[in-house]
Formats: sequence, C-alpha cells, structure tokens
Amino acid sequence: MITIALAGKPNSGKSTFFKAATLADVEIASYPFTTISPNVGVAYARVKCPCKEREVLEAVGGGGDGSGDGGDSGDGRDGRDGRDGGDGGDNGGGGGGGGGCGNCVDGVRFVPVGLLDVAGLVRGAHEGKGLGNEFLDELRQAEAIIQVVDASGGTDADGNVVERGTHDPYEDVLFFREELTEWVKGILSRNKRKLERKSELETGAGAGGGAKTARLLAEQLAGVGVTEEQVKIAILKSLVAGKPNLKSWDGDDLKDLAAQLVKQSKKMVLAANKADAAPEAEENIKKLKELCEIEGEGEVVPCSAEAELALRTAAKNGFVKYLPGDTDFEISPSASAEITEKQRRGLEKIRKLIQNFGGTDGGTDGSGTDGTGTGTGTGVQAIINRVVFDLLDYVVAYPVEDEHNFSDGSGRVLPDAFLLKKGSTARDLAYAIHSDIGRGFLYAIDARTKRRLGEKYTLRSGDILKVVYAR
Ligand SMILES: Nc1nc2c(ncn2[C@@H]2O[C@H](COP(=O)(O)OP(=O)(O)OP(=O)(O)O)[C@@H](O)[C@H]2O)c(=O)[nH]1
Ligand SMILES: [Mg+2]
Repeated sequence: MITIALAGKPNSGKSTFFKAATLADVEIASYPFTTISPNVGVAYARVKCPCKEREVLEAVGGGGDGSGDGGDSGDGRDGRDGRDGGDGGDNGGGGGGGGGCGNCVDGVRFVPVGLLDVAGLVRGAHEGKGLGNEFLDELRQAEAIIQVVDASGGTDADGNVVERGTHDPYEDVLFFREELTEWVKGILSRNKRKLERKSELETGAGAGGGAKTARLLAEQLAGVGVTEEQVKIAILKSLVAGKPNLKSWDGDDLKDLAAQLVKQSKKMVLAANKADAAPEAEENIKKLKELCEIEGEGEVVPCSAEAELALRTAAKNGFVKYLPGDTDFEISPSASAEITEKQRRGLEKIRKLIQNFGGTDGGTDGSGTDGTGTGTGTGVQAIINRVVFDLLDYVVAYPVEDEHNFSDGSGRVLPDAFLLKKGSTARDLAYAIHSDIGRGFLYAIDARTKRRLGEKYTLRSGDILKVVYAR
C-alpha cells in the first residue's frame, strides 16, 4: 500500500488530521510533543466509482439491494518485487441503493492508502532539540510527506501556544526543510568514511567514478527511501557535481547534496491547517501560497483538520450526512431534534468554512472526476487526493474476473480497486493482483468495450479490466 506521512512542527495538528482521516483513536492535545511514537493507520483516496455508469448498470441489472457489505479490509496479496500494488481492500459500506456495487457510497468510492503520524520536529532537532531527528527514520517508508503547518500563527517555533497571528508559519516551512536536510546530511556524514573505503576498494585509490558514487550513496540511503536515479540527479544539481572523489567533499558539499536529495526524494504538500482561525489564517495562507510557490516548497492547501474531525464524527454518529471530500453536508432530519443550539451553530460555522474553501479542485484521479466537486471542503480529503493522484501520479484500476457482469467469480460487482503508478501496464495490474497472474499473463479485456488489450497497454484511471492468464 502507498504510505503518506504527516510531519511538521509540534502542535500544528498532525494527529488531528490523522484522526480525521483514519478515525483511529489517537491523542490530541494543545501542548507540544503529544505524539511520541508514530501512529499508523489507513486513510482513503476518494474516487468516482464506475458502478453508476450506464454500461455497468445495464450489465448488473440496476436493481441492487443497496445493502453493501461494509467493505473488506483487503487481503494483502503481494505484488511484484515485494511492491504492494494496492491491497484491493476498500472500505465499502453503504451500497447506496439504486444499483450500487456495494463497495461505494452513492457512487463515491474510497481506496485505502497508508497514513503515518510522527512526533513534532523542532528547529535544532539535528542538535538534539525536542525529540531529536532520529524518529524521522520512520519517514523512510513514506512516498510523500504532508507537512502540517499551523496557518493561524498561534504556535511558536517550538509548538507552544501563543497569540494567533504572532508567529510566521513560513518560518516553520523553511526550518522543516532545514531539519530534513540535516537529517540526511547526518546520515551521509556518519557514513562518509565507510563510503570512502568502499569507493576506494571498487575503483582503486583516488580514482573515484560518478556512477559508482551514485550507487554507493543510493545503497547507503536506501533506508531513507532514496533511489539511485534520485541520487544521480541530486549529485548533478549540487556542489559535488564534477567531484567524483568522495574524499574531497567537505561539510558544505554534503549539506548541499543533502538538500538536493531531500528535494528529489521527498515530495511534499503543505497542509495550511487551522484555516478556520480567521482572519489570521487567511492572511497567512495567502502569504504561504505566494512564498512557497516561488521557492518550490510545494503546493499549499488550506485545511481544517478540526472541522473534518467534527464532521466525520457527526457523520459516524448519524447526525449529519457527509462524506469526506464533500463541500457541504446535511443535518439528518432524525438528529435535528437531538442537536443542541450550540452544536447547530458549530455545524453552520463549519458549513460556511468548507463552502469558502472553493476555487481549486480536490485532486482528481485523472478519470475525469473523482466526485469531490469543485471545492476543497475541509481540505483533508483534498490533500490526500492531491498527494495520491497529482503528486505521486497514481491511477485507479478495477480488476474483474467476469467482464460481462463486471464482477469477480462469486458475482461481487467491481470488488477491488487498485492504485498503480501512472504509466503502469495491463501486465503490471496482473502482477498487482497476484504474481502468478502476472507471470501467466496472456491478454486483458476492457470490460466496457470488450476489446482485447496486450500486456503493454497503459492503464487509464478508471479502467475495468479482466486479466486472462495461463495457469
Ligand atoms: N482551530 C483549529 N485547531 C486545531 C486544528 N487542528 C488541530 N487543532 C488543535 O491544535 C492542537 C494540537 O493538535 P494535535 O493534533 O495534537 O497536534 P500535533 O501536530 O499532532 O502535535 P504533536 O503530537 O505534539 O506534535 C490541539 O489543541 C487541536 O485541537 C484545526 O484545524 N483548527
Ligand atoms: Mg501528534
């Protein structure tokens, strides 16, 4: 499964975001370092389920009992090279009536992705401040980072509560990058002698050799999630370009290389959190957008983790009709009498907020629409979608065994949704289902058109394919 990490300064709202996205029970508090050991959970990317399309409805009869089965948690089938091409599990639930597949809610489908919430990182962490920076090793498994920033300016550099608007969140963005750089530099420095020796053994004393250096560094940094290709690009863009002999690299060289390595390997979106804290947040978000875009820090998406948590909790308790990513919600008629005036006012405030966050889309899966409408809602779902579909470039594909009924062998319609990297082929999908199916791949059938597709066919998001393979 893809893993995305939440990181940033203490008290910025990482655990609140995590809880809102996963509904896992984690500790949230208004003081720094509430989270010490990482929280690991399952969040979901939101896509438009193909089960409401005409072809599918016609094939499956359109009747549907709408009962849903509550979804399954996936079966953990492995993919090629140990890559988990999506575990096929989705949270399903609901059904939604009117011919739903049982794995979506009213045509909105949620595909699982891993989410990680780590301790807060403070300025000077590489010198041992706060909890230090060793815990960043937890980020190695993450393909992308959601940097959670307190856009209200209500927490200082160390995460202590201060008056709103008195701290500049852009400083936090700069220091976060600085600490990530120091973390990678630390790994390089600690291992420099070992790398030099290895390099000498392989190439003869002093001879160096760019390609080998890149390979040695990539081996050393595999634990940080850096690939050889990324190391090559980082070397070319840094001060060590043209200096193949590792021995000649000084502290500045290492730091510059580390900065480039972070840039190449850690893709980032900025969650401008506590956006509900107007007007301070509004001002800061404007500034963050301008500065981060110029400096290439990553896209800034306004977000209120607290509003999302409130809505999801209310939805879970049956008070409102709301799906993550929606830009509005309905108060359930049955709950209307139970809600206090204070709760109603709170909900109306949230409604205003999420309607105001319009303007940009919520990150689409490339299949035309992901059903998130045109606004970013509370920002939480929009950010996850951005990361999965825009930053990491995944597409979603639906494997079926029966292309006429769009189902698996036991008649479950569109049972699985797999996330695969853009550019993946029909054969890659086969491997993601099961390595035996990948190895035995003969051809695929597009369930919509019934056309045969070869192994090199490039997947398009939303594809429904049957894989035919030799057993
Ligand atoms: N107004 C507002 N407050 C928020 C929001 N998200 C989180 N908070 C508050 O910010 C404080 C810190 O939240 P946490 O989620 O514990 O922050 P954290 O980043 O996990 O903190 P550490 O684990 O200490 O690093 C809590 O008091 C939250 O209620 C938000 O969207 N809006
Ligand atoms: Mg926390």
